[in-house]
Amino acid sequence: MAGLRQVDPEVAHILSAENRRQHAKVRLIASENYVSHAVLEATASVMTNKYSEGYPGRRYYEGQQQVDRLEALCVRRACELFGAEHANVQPYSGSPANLAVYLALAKPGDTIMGQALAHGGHLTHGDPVSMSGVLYRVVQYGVRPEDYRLDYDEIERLAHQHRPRLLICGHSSYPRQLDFARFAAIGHAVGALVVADIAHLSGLVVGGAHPSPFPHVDVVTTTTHKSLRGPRGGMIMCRREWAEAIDKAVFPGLQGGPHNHTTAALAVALREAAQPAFRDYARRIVDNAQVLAAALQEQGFRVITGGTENHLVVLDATSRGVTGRQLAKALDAAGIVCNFNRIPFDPQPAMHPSGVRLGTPAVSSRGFGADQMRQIASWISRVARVRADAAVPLEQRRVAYAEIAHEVRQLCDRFPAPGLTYHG
Ligand code: DSN
Repeated sequence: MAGLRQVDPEVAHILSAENRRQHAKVRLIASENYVSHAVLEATASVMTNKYSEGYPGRRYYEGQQQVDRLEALCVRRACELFGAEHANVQPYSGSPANLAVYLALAKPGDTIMGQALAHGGHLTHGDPVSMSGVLYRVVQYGVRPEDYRLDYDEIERLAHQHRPRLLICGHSSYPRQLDFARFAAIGHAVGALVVADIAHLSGLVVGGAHPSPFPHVDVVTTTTHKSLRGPRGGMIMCRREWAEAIDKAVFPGLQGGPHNHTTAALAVALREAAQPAFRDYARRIVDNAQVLAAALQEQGFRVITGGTENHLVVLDATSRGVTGRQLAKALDAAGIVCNFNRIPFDPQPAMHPSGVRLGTPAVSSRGFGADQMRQIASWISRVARVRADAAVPLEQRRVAYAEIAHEVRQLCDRFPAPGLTYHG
């Protein structure tokens, strides 16, 4: 960053500090990762200088010789990797991708059906505070109170009762595999188009560690920066028959010019995800999450659904006498970064929920395995014990967290993370 340091030392300093933070902390935010140096290079490329509204061969600006090649290459790689007939790689992220699908395939006032945010779904699957909940008539499904798993019979009953135009499956916080074939059968039986939002799962899907939504569903959306380990962005993949409507909805329906530097980085990430090593990575993500869940259970935490089949572990922090927010903030002070999260049927509000959500894509990228997962569970338990004990004075708490942060740092120094320029 020699040039940046000279031009803008203030921003250079912030970026260096973030680089050190990403090195020195155990990052368990389920939607984050470490991209490769190659992906970072493409993100920081001259493609950021170019406008290219439209699609390859059909642009509203000249000078598209390289951009057209790049976008066509990225689309081809996406179709090959996911087994899709058509891909649109222009969405700025997952939320615009979902909104573009709704714009393409439903009219305002139509019924859409998705998993409730409070039960692990996503805002854009029809939550009242999202545009998806404002423009459409929404039916939400959730998990069963007895085991916190999706109840496909109930989803089927709701689909028959409400006959939605779109049935959306996918989640931000559900630690079990999705049965895409069952969702497709339910939706198609009532004339719905079935949309799978695999933002959290796309890396697992292409790595063979989670069943694929293809060929079952009609449309697939994903972000590109979670388990897929690409730049921040979004994609829509679909059957050929929906391609024109989807493309029109992305541009000109919802967006202007695509972010071509992101397209470049996504093309690189898709190539990386097609390598045999990515399958090992995807498997390790799930293995690590399962070891982490089991170890936390041994430490007395209630783990939602009793375990995991993907990259997510959802904990009820109140089972150890703290709220999710208290635990997440204490963990951050101890060098372990996650987010507080509502658990299904949570009596607490979203800003002070009962749970925390943990995920293993980032730690798996830096090569952590089972031993490190057990060590992390033990640190999380120590932090919860200190935070839950009202008799521990604030200063003593701070010292305990700092001690753990030091141990975390020593572990991180042994596992350089991809893409970072600082490794301790
Ligand atoms: N914010 C993302 C996540 O953390 O799951 C979803 O949009």
